[in-house]
Amino acid sequence: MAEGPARSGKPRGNLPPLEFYVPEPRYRPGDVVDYSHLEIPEAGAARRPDEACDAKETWPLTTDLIRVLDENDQAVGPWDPKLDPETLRGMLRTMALTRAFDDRMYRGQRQGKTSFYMKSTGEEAISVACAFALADDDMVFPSYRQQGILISRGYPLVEMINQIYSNRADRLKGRQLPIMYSAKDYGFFTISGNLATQFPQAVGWSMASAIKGDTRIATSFIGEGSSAEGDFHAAMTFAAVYNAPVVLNIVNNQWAISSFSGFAGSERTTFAARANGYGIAGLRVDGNDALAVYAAMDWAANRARANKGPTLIEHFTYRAEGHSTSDDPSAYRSAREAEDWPLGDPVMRLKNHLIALGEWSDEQHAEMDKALAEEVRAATKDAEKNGILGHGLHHPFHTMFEDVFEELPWNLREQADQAISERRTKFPEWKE
Ligand SMILES: Cc1ncc(C[n+]2csc(CCOP(=O)(O)OP(=O)(O)O)c2C)c(N)n1
Ligand SMILES: [Mg+2]
Repeated sequence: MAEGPARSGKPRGNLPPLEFYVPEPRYRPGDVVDYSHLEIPEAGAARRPDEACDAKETWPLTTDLIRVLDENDQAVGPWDPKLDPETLRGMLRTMALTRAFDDRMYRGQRQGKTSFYMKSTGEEAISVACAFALADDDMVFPSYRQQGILISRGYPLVEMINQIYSNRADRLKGRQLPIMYSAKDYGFFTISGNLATQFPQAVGWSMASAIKGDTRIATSFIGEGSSAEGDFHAAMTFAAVYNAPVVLNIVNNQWAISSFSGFAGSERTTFAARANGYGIAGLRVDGNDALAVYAAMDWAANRARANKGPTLIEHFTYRAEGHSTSDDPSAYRSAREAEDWPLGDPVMRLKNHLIALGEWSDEQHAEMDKALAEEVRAATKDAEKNGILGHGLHHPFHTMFEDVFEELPWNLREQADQAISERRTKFPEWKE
């Protein structure tokens, strides 16, 4: 007998069959929702370690939940960023503008003005409060649900709409999916449909910033579903190894299209707890509490600026509406989930806080909402002058072949000629 590998000789015995486990969400359409399993600590209860602390001092916070706004709409505890009323009103206004913009663009898609849109309803505190906590020239590597950052930085709404309509004024010449903005002059990196790619890019950018001795830091946002991608872990390794000046955010809105967070590992531990395994700082925050989000980003940004290293922040929130205009969440989740979400609505919570401070009123809020709707309407009308989907007012067809090579190679020139002539035959009424 030929000599084989050593055999353990361990008896197989009378073992039970192995069972394959597949996570299942708690509620399906029509189910009554019970959130009593969620641990929601009191506002103000979480400790706030020094920004320069050893990473492990933050680890208890990765399974906790930093909350500032309490049930009486007061800001409490060591994480209260103590913002002045003017700044609070600015944040409220920007969050409400983001919501008004989303609502109008959603309707625009239903009216056929664009092929696609994605709202960030219920998640406005995360993008807006983070933008307020950062410097305007810190570099953001967003996912597709941080339009609130562009809006916070004053990017013109009309430019956003031109891109959404893929019209002739679209700065991206119709080459990106609607909502996948790119705004270098606003420190807003090109949004990619290839999930999670922005995470290693942000870490790399921040490493370069450190190599150059610059003072700007980078931040990136990823959905909890996307955090299951390998890119997430590559980014975490590089960030830890090179002590990169970066703030890495996981927006845990419970859903990745129709897959619940369990498929990205939420049944085992929190997303913030991934920081522990890499030895970096981690925070877990009530993502519907604008003050808590601000405080966490401020803490992590200061830490990165002081060369104390990267931070992973989990923003615990809920995707209140569909994934995109192509989605119908009533097919896979209970409608009660959004209604009963125990952390409330971020816009309402900040509004109620300002009212409790005596710095705002229901009347002022209603007036502001009216003005914001009008601002969005006016921007929409302006953008429509440059064209909407399917009305021919897009970039000239041949531009599709440009901007890759300095000089168009012969094979692409041939393809362009063929495409354009076929198009003329098919659509003789179209000029270009
Ligand atoms: C690499 C890759 N895989 C899959 C998809 C398809 N896809 C687009 S969005 C999405 C869900 C992402 O969910 P999550 O990361 O939780 O972000 P959210 O939409 O909740 O903000 C999926 C699977 C993709 N665009 N890229
Ligand atoms: Mg998600």
